This record gives sequence, structure tokens and C-alpha cells, in this order.
Amino acid sequence: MNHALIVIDVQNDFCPGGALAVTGGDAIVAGINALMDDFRTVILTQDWHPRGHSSFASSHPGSAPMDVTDMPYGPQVLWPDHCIQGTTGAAFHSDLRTDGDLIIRKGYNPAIDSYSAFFENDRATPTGLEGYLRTRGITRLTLVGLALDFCVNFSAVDAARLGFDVTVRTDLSRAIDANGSLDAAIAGMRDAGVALAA
Ligand code: VGL
Ligand code: ZN
Repeated sequence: MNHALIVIDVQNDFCPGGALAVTGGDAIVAGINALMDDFRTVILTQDWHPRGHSSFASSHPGSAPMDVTDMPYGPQVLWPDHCIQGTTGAAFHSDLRTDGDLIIRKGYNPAIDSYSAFFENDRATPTGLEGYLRTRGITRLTLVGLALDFCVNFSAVDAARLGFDVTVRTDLSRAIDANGSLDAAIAGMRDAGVALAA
């Protein structure tokens, strides 16, 4: 009753063939669809950037994807153009069940990236998801999806800091794993009190 499933960014651009493909990103879809049957509340998130978003390397002359730049809110990895609003790349994987209760979009602010489903990367601007969960009396969250070391990680750590009881199903998530990001994410989630289950 008080336990929601949050499916993070299972979108074409994060699956094989997409602009920011995560290895095996499509291999988790069937398992996520099956897991949805166990939850009364299912929420899906969608990375949703305007063209020319500030997190794109193409918006920073002389930069390449995976470079890190300094933004007013801190360091930011620069990505290939991905999940542009309304494009096929931003659409959910075609096999993913989308009959959940809420779809929350993030990353629409041109000046700030948003890995987390709760706060933009300034760690201060809320998306509204916390209020949605609290007003529905939800206290426990299970997270799955893409990418384990970025959007799943940031969402899980923020949720734990907000006081939710958080589990990440690592078997139903896949990582980008650039420059040690997966190991750092696992350590950070453990430190924040996130339960990792497989
Ligand atoms: C993501 C990088 C950029 C993610 C989104 O969903 O993990 N990663 N935008
Ligand atoms: Zn993004």
C-alpha cells in the first residue's frame, strides 16, 4: 500500500542503438514489466531535454562527450545529445509497460541537468515528486532502471536523504560505468542507507 515502484528512464536513447546507449539497457524491460504486478503504485520517469540543453557536449564548443565541465551548480558530465523532448529517443522502450500512475519528466530546465527524480543537479530545485509521494502516504520505494550509476543512483540517494525507505534492484538496472562511476555510485548509495538487492 505504502510502497511504490519507480522505473527510471527506460527510454530508447538509453537502450542499444540509442544516443547514450547503456549496455544491456533493454534486457531489463521484461523483468521490470513483471515486477509492476507486485506494486499498487508505479511511477515512471522520463529524461526530457530541450534541444541545445546545457548538459550536451554539443552546447560547449571544444568539448567532447564524457568531458566534465564546471557549471554554476558544480561539475557536470557532458553527454551526447539525448532524450530530446518529443523524439523517438526520448520515448519509452516500446515493450515497457506504461500503465503506471504517474510519469514524471525531468531535465527540461535548459540551464540545469537533472539526474534525480527528486531534485535538479543544483540539489535544490524540486521536481515535485516528493510532494506527490507524501500526499499519497508512500514511505517505501523500490527503484529500477537506467542508468544505475547516474539517474537511479541520484534518485535513490535523494530519496534516502528525504527519509524514504529505499531499495534499488541492481538486477533490474544497468550502468553507464564511465571512469569508475559505478563503484562510486554503489558506495554512495550504501553510505546513504539505500538497500541494494538483486
Ligand atoms: C542519465 C546521463 C544523462 C540517466 C540521464 O538516465 O542516467 N544519464 N541523462
Ligand atoms: Zn539526460
